[in-house]
Parts: sequence; structure tokens; C-alpha cells
Amino acid sequence: MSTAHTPATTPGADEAPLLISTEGAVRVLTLNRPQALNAFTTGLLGQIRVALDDAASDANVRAVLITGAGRAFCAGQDLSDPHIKPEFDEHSGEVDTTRKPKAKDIGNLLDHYYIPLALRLRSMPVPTICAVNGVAAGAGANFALGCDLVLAGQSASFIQAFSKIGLVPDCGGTWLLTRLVGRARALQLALLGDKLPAEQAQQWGLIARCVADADLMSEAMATAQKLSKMPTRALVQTRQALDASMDLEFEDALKLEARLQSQLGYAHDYLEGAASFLSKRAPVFKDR
Ligand code: T3D
Repeated sequence: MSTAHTPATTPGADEAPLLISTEGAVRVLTLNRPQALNAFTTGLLGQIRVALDDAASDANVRAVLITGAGRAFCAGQDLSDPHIKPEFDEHSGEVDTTRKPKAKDIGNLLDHYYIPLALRLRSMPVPTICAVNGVAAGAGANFALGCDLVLAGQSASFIQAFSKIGLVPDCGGTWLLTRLVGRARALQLALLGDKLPAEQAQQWGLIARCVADADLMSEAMATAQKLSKMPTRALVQTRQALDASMDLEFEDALKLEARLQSQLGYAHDYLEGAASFLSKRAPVFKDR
């Protein structure tokens, strides 16, 4: 399948909340609820997970590119979703603390939707690229940061919105933020919940690149296309080794590298890479 990627800007109410297209070997997923800044409903979360499963099991897909339709990337959990919407007086906006609210365990939402999604994203057998086209808030920010390479348009921003509504960062935020920017900046982002502009996010090392808004999709697609032609298995094992290294002693990291090279050294892509270099021709990689 090869279809052009045309992100919707003004979809009708009946349009799918997730658009799926393919360009070459790149699967493109576009969050498509622009009227709610692409906030996650349980329906959208489920569709993203199925689409990632599908990309993972399709041997023709060698990279996944994720972006959002309209002016935002994703505003995090849709707070009006009936699965989690708190009970309050619709006229006054006040919470009635005298009434025991119907039990809505947010942890269940995480167990059933966010944890499987974050794990699926992190264990994709192909590289993942996120093109953050606008604000990324709450779980929307951490979903983006869970991708291998994050590019953001200059007008995009990242908000750990959780503290503002009395929650802790989720969708991997506590793990990702401390590793990406260190404890001091992680705490600043998570406690204050302020907007971090894309350019500063790049300076802090939270994301890979900040580019002009007009260039975002072409840059992200060029990156995805480039990765899709590289040795996929080696790229994915590189991600795994880098993640594992954070919790390893130096010597154990050396041993892990040796174990991975042992496996990769017998694989087609290493033989192809070395042979094509020595015979001065372009390589054709195919392992996944
Ligand atoms: O239960 C749980 O929450 C568990 C799961 C937690 C994971 C989470 O992600 S928690 C964090 C949830 N997200 C937020 O708290 C962010 C809420 N949104 C915002 O703070 C702002 O919308 C933004 C800073 C992201 C953008 O601001 P702005 O001024 O550019 O846009 P806006 O006017 O606030 O929003 C535009 C529309 O999108 C608006 O709808 P309307 O009035 O035009 O009909 C707004 O209600 C809607 N919208 C934005 N975010 C959400 C949302 N609707 C539902 N849920 C949202 N998260």
C-alpha cells in the first residue's frame, strides 16, 4: 500500500480519530481530533495501539511517523471522556464533596490503555519518529517523548499539565523526563506545569530537533524515509542497548554490546553492509 500523507485540518465529525497512510516503507499515523486538540479518548488510544501492532507485524513497514492534525499535536487525556470525567454540578462547575463520587479509578485507565500503549511504542521493531506540530500536553507530551526521534515545529510546545489537575506525570513521564533532562529540569517541568517552547526543548535535550513550522513534515518524513532504508534490526537493538545502559555498570554495558554484535554479526544486514562497503555499491538492507 502506498498512499500520500495529507493531514486533515478540518475533518467532519464523522471522520476517523486516527488517520493511517503509508509512504514507501513509512507508516504515518495522524491523530485526528483537531476540535479537541487531538486529546486522547479511550477510542483513539485503542486505535493507536492497533495501528502500532499492525505496523509492527507488517514486514513492509520499516519506520513509523506520528503527528497530529490541526494546530496541536495532542492535549493529553480528553478530560470529558465519560470513562474518567469527574462528577460535578454542570451549572456551577463545583465539585460536590458531600456526595461520594462514583468510583472512577484513573489507574484503571492507565492499566488498560496508557501502559500497553507506552510499552508498545517503546518496543516497536522499527524506529519511531514524532513530528510535534503544536502543543503537546500531559500524556500527549509523554507519548511524543516516547518515540525514538522527536522533531517539533518552532511554534510547538511541551506541557507537563498533570500537576495543574492534581495528578502525577504518566504515560512514562517520570521515567522519560529524568533521563532526558535530569532531575532539576524534570522537577521544574513536572511541578510547575509550564509551557516549554520547542526551541528550548531542543536546547535542554528533551527533543532531537526544532525546525521551522513549514518544514516540519518534510523534515520528519525525510528522517523517517532515511531510517526506513537503514538496517532496522540494528537500529532497534541500538535503542534497546541505550535504554538498558542507563541502569547498567560500564562493564555490563560492554558485555551487552558484545552480545548484540554477536547476534547482528550473523545477520543479513551486517553481511550486506560490509560487503556493499567493500565492493563500493549501495547496500540493500532487509532484516527486521
Ligand atoms: O483522568 C486522567 O486525566 C488520567 C489521564 C491522564 C493523562 C493526562 O494527559 S492528564 C492531562 C490532561 N490534559 C490537560 O490537562 C491539558 C488541558 N488542555 C490545556 O491545558 C489547553 O487546552 C492547552 C494548553 C493544551 C492548549 O490551550 P489553548 O488555549 O491553545 O486551547 P484551548 O482553548 O484550551 O482548547 C481548545 C479546545 O480543545 C477547547 O474546546 P472548545 O472550548 O473549543 O470546545 C478545549 O476544551 C479542548 N481541549 C483542550 N484540551 C483538552 C480539551 N478537551 C478535552 N480534554 C482535553 N485535555
